Amino acid sequence: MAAAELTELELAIEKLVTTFLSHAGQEGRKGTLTASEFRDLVQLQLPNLMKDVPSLEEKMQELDVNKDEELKFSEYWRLMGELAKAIRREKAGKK
Ligand SMILES: [Ca+2]
Repeated sequence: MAAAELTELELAIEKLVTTFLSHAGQEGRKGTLTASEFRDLVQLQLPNLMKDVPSLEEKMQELDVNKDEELKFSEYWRLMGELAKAIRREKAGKK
């Protein structure tokens, strides 16, 4: 990107993207997360926010709207949206 220093928000958005890409590139297709890539991503990057998820298999099935057993970026993005909403609810003190 440009030489200008990115803001914290810009860096956070970039991090959302680069985290997806680095995990998606581990095996199989470069642009999607397989079940094991998804598991690694959750265990390494989301251990706190996802600790109450009872089954990663079920979570993945729920996110995998096109049912190809991989998560593409838009499906990963849904998860980011869910987690962001959970944080917002917590910070707003329920509701
Ligand atoms: Ca992949």
